[in-house]
Amino acid sequence: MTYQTLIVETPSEGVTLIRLNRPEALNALNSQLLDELGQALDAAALDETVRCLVLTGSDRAFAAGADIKEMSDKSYADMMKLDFFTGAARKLEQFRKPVIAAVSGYALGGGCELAMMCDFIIASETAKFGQPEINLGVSPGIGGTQRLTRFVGKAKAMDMILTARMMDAAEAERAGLVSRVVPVDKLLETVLEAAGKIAGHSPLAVMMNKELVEAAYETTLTTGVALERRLFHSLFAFEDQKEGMAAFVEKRKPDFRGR
Ligand code: DAK
Repeated sequence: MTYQTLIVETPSEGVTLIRLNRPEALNALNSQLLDELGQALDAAALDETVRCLVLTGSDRAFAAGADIKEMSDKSYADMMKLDFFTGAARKLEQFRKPVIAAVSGYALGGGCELAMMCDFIIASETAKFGQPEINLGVSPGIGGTQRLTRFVGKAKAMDMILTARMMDAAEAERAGLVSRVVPVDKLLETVLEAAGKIAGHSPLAVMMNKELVEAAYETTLTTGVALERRLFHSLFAFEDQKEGMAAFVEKRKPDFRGR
């Protein structure tokens, strides 16, 4: 499949790299890009050989938000009918395989929200995160007020959303928004190495681990721990558990088949 606003590659076995590619607009998310992103996510979901996704932009911008030029003249009714962000966002939120965001440069507005919908963010030293929608007379619209607050806490979320200030990579790491910060020329290498490790694990165990960490945001501690115990037990139904443990005992590399 070829896309106009994305570059989709397979840099290594099991890893799909989706690069947002509207450099002239700092990867602003317009309806075409979001439509194509939805199609790329559908294709990756159906393809059993894909075990981990990486979502990235350019060195200058992961994405500078939704396309303001496309949105500016829309009415309430237009926005309701078009609802142009929701389809791709739902697909990303419900994507069952792991997705890593590799963020360099600007991740603003919908760009920051898109990065936060991924399972974790690895950032370059030049990354800048922000929810500057207040400057445009609007609010974040695709989870920014909710996810940013859960990830960095109320004080920083209020500060960023109400003043529109950006958070640099070092602050984002201190605040827990990103898992690691690396030099810009090492970003892709680092992220692809992490994605390669994930792709080498049992895809069933990966899916369950992802589901369990996500549950921590949706349930009480008691319910989450009970769910973890039940899913842990259920992993013993898979061949991959036998293979993983046998490989450890036999001092060899496991060969996970996803069964
Ligand atoms: N939209 C459209 N074009 C953009 C853009 C954007 N968000 N951001 C940058 N560009 C374009 C610029 O207009 C410029 O184009 P030309 O003028 O060359 O044609 C080009 O990219 C380069 O940008 P600059 O010349 O401004 O570059 P600078 O280095 O000077 O500044 C900047 C970089 C990132 C600080 C600046 O471009 C900037 O402030 N950009 C806007 C950031 C922003 O406000 N982002 C939030 C957008 S609102 C929805 C849910 C959610 C949303 C929408 C709908 N629904 C549920 C339906 C989300 C809304 C948002 O994200």
